[in-house]
Amino acid sequence: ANAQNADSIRLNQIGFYPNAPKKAIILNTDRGAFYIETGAGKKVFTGSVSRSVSKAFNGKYTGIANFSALNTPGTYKLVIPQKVESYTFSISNNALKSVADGAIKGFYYIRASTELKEQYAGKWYRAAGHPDDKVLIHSSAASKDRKEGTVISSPGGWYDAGDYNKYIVNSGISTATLLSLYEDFPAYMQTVKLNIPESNDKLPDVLNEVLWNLRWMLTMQDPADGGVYHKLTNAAFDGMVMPDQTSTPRYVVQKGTAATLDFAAVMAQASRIFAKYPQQLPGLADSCQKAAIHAWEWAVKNPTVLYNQDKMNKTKKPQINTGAYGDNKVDDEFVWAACELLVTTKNNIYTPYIKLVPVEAITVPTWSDVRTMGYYTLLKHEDIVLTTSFNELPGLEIDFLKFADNLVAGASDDAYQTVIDKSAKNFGWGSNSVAANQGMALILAYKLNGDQKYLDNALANLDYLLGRNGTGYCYLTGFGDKQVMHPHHRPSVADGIEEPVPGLLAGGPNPGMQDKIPTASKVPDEAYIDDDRAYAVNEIAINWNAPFVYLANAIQAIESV
Ligand code: 9MR
Repeated sequence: ANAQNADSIRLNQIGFYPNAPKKAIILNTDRGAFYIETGAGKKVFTGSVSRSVSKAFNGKYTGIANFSALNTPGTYKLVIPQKVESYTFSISNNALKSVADGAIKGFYYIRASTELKEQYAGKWYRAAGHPDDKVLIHSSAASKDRKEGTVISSPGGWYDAGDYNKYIVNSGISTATLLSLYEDFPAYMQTVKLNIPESNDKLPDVLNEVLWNLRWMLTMQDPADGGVYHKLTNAAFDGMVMPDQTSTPRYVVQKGTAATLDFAAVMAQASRIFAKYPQQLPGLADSCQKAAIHAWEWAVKNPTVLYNQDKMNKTKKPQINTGAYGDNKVDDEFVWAACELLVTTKNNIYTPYIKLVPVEAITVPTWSDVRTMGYYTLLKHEDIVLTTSFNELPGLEIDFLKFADNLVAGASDDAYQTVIDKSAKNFGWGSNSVAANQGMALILAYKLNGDQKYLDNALANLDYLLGRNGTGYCYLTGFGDKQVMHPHHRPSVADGIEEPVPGLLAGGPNPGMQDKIPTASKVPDEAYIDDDRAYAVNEIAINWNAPFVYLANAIQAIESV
């Protein structure tokens, strides 16, 4: 079969777990037999293609090939007689282990302020850039020793995305998501080794990776008053060059309520997790808790300091024209921070800030909408929450499960059999993170009551990201048969190496065309192009990688046993 043919069978291009659902979506055929064959051409399974109940966004029905009943480990392809053969895939207990590990390792590759040694980075080794040890305070309410123009040191952290800046709001949800992965699957995550510089210490590698960013985040707090700067950035985006080729001044910009509350939430969560490692990390848990409380106190005193870049640029020099991450609603950040602080400190002063919303207002988290992150934490620390003054846990659990039911309702009618493909509204900037975050919400629902439909739909969204989708791309760089080769990611563009830096999730289909680069199609789930100029569909970002990491590792932890 040629590649074009194989592209008409849309399936997870990596692999399937023996006892989990296995589906492929067939374009151009919705009836007739299909076979699963070994590499040697031996038929091991026969099934029949059935037509999807609903049409895809492109107006066509699809064919569904369900081979869930095949559970013998091996390497196979799917064959439609006389027509087409799929890419090769595996059935194995470790089906997605490489993807799960690789996506965490992606964070290592985007570390700021450090060289990447060949020993860890392979052919993507590179020199250090952006030391960030002399950063200017650009603009902010001054505290006693922090006037504008003061120089501070704020090294480390991950680059946010294809650009080289570091933004607290987006670091917040990303770091918390990785911390949650450890918190929710500690036994499995202790086994995950990533060949990073810290791999020989006694901490799980996912926490080693988190620490690279957490230590940077700590430097973004004004020690005098507890407020946290919104971002650390150049005035304008760097060119498409390697990190060590940049030299423009770096600034920390404006303490703000959203950044300060996101910081408080992450530090509170980090505190209870790192408290389990007093030998390896003496004092860290205490420092994180103090930082969280100090930040919270600043936010309570400054509840409406919103980041408005356009307004700031009217009075402050230099103008700052990098990512804004402006969020004009911070009620959700208050809920999230209060939930984390309540669970970590058990101090009831936070309870009044924990507001519940009707089921229809519960949302899948994004960088600007983090209320549900707080709910996750309450729901998984029932034992602690029951000892506090927060007494609405039973109602929250019922509502959260209804929200999860609404997410999965109708997914099996859908042309791609996934939650993400149910609604065109899911296809905005960073749509792949919507798929991943939906998956994360469903994993938590599954952990709450064990209902298989949540787990199966979480896995289906992961299948989506790995190829069972409207474009046929496997969206994690370095993996799959139809690979993303040209992400909007400066090192991947500038390093002279053909293959992009691996383990990074492309933003995904988005018909918005904010970058003015025409996508291959305008259909919601097909509006994508593998072009490094197309930052609205093909950038990479920490808040997209993090839920992918969560979902892939959670699935590997659950399905491999
Ligand atoms: O992910 C962000 C998306 O939700 C916004 O619509 C978009 C425009 O404001 O910005 C995205 O975030 C970008 C950030 O501003 C700068 N670094 C790259 C991020 C991903 O494109």
